[in-house]
Amino acid sequence: SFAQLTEAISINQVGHYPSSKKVAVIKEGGEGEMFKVIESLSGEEVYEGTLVKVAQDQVPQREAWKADFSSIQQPGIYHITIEGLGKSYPVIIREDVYDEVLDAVLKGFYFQRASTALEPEHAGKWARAAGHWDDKVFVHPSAVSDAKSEETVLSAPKGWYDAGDYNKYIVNSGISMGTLLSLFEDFPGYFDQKSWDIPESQNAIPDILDEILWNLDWMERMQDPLDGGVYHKLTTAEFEGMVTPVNATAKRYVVSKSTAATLDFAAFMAQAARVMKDVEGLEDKADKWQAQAEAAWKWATEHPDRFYDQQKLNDHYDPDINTGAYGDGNLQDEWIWAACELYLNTSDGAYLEKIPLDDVPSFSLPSWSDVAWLGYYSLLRKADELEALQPFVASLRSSLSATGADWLGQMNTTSFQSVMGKDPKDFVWGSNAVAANQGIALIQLYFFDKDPAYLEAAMANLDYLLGRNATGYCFVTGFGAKSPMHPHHRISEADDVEEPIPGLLVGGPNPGQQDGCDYPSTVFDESYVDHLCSYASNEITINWNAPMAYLLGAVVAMEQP
Ligand code: 9MR
Repeated sequence: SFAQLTEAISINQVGHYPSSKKVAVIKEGGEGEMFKVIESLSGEEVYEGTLVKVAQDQVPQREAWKADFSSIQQPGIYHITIEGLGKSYPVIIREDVYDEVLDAVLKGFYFQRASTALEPEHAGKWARAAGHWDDKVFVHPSAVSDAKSEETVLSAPKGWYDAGDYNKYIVNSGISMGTLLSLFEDFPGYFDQKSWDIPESQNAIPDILDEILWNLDWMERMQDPLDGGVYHKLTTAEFEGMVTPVNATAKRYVVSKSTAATLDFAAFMAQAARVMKDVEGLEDKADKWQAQAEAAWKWATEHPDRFYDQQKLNDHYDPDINTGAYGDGNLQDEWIWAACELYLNTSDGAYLEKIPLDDVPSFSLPSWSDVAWLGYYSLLRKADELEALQPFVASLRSSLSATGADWLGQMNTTSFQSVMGKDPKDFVWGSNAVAANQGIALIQLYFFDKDPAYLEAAMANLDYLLGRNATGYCFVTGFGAKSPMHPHHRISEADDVEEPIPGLLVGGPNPGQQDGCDYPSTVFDESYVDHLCSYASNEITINWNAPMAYLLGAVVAMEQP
């Protein structure tokens, strides 16, 4: 039990590598006070240091101190103790300290699978019956006018549930796929071998690709084969109640084609084709995905302004659709992402027309509605093959470098000593994905710059996500001394198991508090509540788990000898 331990000393509750930077943050403390590090079992003191006041940041009423104990490199379990405050949660130092949480976060996608039973062999106590076969999905009237095919019913099984709800949305699935495909593309050697016990683990294909294929099998079906347009989402009309998949049986529809969905589809299909074209047994599929990507691009050029506007659709069609909208009024970034991926595969200059090659590209952190830099990361990844684009690639590098340099300066002035915290505006719905995506950006920067400070900053954001933050939570379910027990997640809520499905990153602090739940604080980085009610701070989604998987996966892969 952790009841005797103090939350005032916030730490990465999963732990640290022996050689990593190790910092705890104390919200109450006192100038000049000392901290001690003791070995957990023996109680023996192994280190004594001085608390250092952290420079004033965005929360004027908060005082924070840091305790740097990086010099402890001996693997073990420790506590930090401060007189008057007490003893921290366990501090773990170990060589393979992130392996288990990485496996769990990757397996989180398996737990989000639709159209399948989860067997105890793989799912343990979270085994469940199959639901959502999605083999008879209705073409919603908003899509009928668009559908070239005469079909009113189509089959689009499999895929991952988006989030705490059971719907499947192309836009959000798109960025999730791009992020996981990039993880494989950046660390093929590690992920070729990596396995985490899913039903396909015994086949010849790496688990990460098997998991991606589960979703891709669904996504392929979301394109109208006759014209290339892609349906925006597959959804019920209203959100289902808090029931298990097998009991969630409301009618499902594919809704309106959209330009955003079609361009995202073009992008990840092209990336999937590139990543898997040399995988034995997948060569033909890769050709097909490339053709699908090109057909999607063509549809988008012919229908550039099919913005998904749920309100407007509801004025015209029945039934009303009131599930996640993922509506986006600016598609320049979707064009860029699709253009980058398709250009990389074809060297066809026509795609370059959608990339603003003469501008200085400003950095913009990826999110479901802002995907330009997914494309730019891909260009940077393949920079050696892009002789014709050298000036542009150089400006991408300098833009990312400038952002990274700003972040390094800013992180030292934040209470929790991470890039996440530099700006209250980062605390959006799903802020934890902002932290993870900042980590990804820093890792991209580290690839070409090699300054270890960038990797250290990425890991500081990992520290933030795993417990060194203003809420005291380790934000991944099932990990850390204190982690979310009541995520807004139908599967976790409706099953008979007390613990939520493990390996899921919750949304995190969100001062918007759009759910109207009872939050403990209105301060931007404290606006989090571990309650089922809180879909705005405590839901889980695939587009938040994906960057968490990337950040952890990258850190672990780079740690391999
Ligand atoms: O993650 C989405 C966030 O950026 C939006 O502000 C919010 C409101 O539109 O919607 C979030 O996405 C939700 C989606 O619409 C439905 N499934 C659950 C998603 C996470 O809450």
